[in-house]
Amino acid sequence: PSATAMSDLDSLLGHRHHPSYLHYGTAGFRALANTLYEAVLRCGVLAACRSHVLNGKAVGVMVTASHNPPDDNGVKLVEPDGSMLNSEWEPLATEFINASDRPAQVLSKMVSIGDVATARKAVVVVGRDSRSSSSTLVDLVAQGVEAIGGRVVHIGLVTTPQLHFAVRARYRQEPCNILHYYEIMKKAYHKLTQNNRFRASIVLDGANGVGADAIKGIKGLIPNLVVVNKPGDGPLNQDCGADFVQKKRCPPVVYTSDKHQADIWASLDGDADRLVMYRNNGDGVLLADGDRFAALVAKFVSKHLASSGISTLTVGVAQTAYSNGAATEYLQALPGVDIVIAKTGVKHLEKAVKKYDVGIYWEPNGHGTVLFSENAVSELQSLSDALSGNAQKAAQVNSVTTLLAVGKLANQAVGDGIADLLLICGILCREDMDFDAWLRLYDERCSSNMVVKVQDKSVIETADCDRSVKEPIALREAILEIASAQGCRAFVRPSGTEDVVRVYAEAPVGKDDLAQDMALRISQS
Ligand code: 16G
Ligand code: ZN
Repeated sequence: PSATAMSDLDSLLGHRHHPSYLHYGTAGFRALANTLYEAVLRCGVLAACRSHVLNGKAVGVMVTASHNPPDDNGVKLVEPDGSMLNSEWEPLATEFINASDRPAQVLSKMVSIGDVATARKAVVVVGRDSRSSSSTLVDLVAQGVEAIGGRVVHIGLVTTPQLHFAVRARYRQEPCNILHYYEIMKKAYHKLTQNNRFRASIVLDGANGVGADAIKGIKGLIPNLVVVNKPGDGPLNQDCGADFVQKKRCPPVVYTSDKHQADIWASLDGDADRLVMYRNNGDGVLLADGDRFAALVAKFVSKHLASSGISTLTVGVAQTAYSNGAATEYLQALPGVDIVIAKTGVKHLEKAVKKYDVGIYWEPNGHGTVLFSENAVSELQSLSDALSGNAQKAAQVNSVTTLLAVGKLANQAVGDGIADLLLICGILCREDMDFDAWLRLYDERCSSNMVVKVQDKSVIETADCDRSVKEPIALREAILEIASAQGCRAFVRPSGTEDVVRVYAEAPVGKDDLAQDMALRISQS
């Protein structure tokens, strides 16, 4: 690198150092917004470098802290194909963001800053959520990109999945404007539902965030949809949204005074990459979490693959340690469906299903999607072309068209709360199922989640995708002993996003007290 470029960069960086060591974690950097200025500026530099080494393919940066409190914020990098940042760059990101002395030099391991500045080919697409701090952080990202000669493409206020969509579409040289995002979904939804109306009424809780605005783009597709908790109605994610409903198992606060009733409720999180659906009983909820989404989608896909007559396409469903045992059993019984367990965090699930032609993954927290490989799309498309107009094969044509619609509707980069809402409604509509029939697919086992604050969560080492503890041995043995009863299991893992340890315990159907008792005893050990 040229000496000037390096020293210029060193003088740009490093003035406003953040107070604590930041890790590029499961979902990028996250912290209180006003401690992140330096980190996001450097993320701009980093993103431009990443784009440069990928020969100027556009990299994405999303400014959001998802379901976290309004005063937090965060920043996450997206690869040109719409997937999460390459894992080799994660430790580099951590090192670069935290380097107090000569940060520019850290980057020279991967790329020469001088080359980036001279080549001027880096492109970075930047989006943000609705937090009040997000605009300032976007400006800093842009400053970082431009400092080394990169170009910024601002896409403004978007959901996280929309940012992923825009980056991926650009890479594939497809129309990448957000209007196309809606157009593609609308078309696919009509194909999936065969123009039938979804009859049930839905109240959608937007977590007071960007999802409540974004849903306007699909207005009318679900005729009886009312949106509550829009930006400005109340604090972002506070006592509402997907994370709150799924963790607390209670209905969201609705910040406007009108009373709402509906057959089905749904909650997005603050950046709309998660969705859960539920029946709202006033004080409690009957929850359809990510496990239920995966079960319904896998059943539907497996049925249509069988009737499409294609036997060469593989189907895999990825679950995590948190997936309910009853969901796992249900999926195991589906013909032609493989189950794989992955560590918690979207990037692990995504990786686990990539080797399948149709990869289905959902975390119980409501983040998930269905990925169709290039091979799957081309096989389905050629069959569709070959059968076109063949009235004798109407059922087969119908299944092929349906599968293609699922692949278009589901976000092909990440979990997408809005796309998932349409996908589930579309499938329920096609299967002529109501919400209760969906819940009857299996009886969920009882489970309990607890959080324990510890001094150093890193003393816990897990194995088997977090399903068992390796170290400390005393804890490992305590868990085995506590969860030894028939049909029980439990595990403990250090959180990847907070300074806590999470405890999970599962007991057979109807044994709520047992699950809670196990979790409590493990928390105390
Ligand atoms: C992040 C992950 C989410 C995971 C959660 C676990 C992404 C985009 N998000 O929010 O998938 O479930 O972390 O949090 O990967 P924890 O490690 O604190 O339990
Ligand atoms: Zn989110």
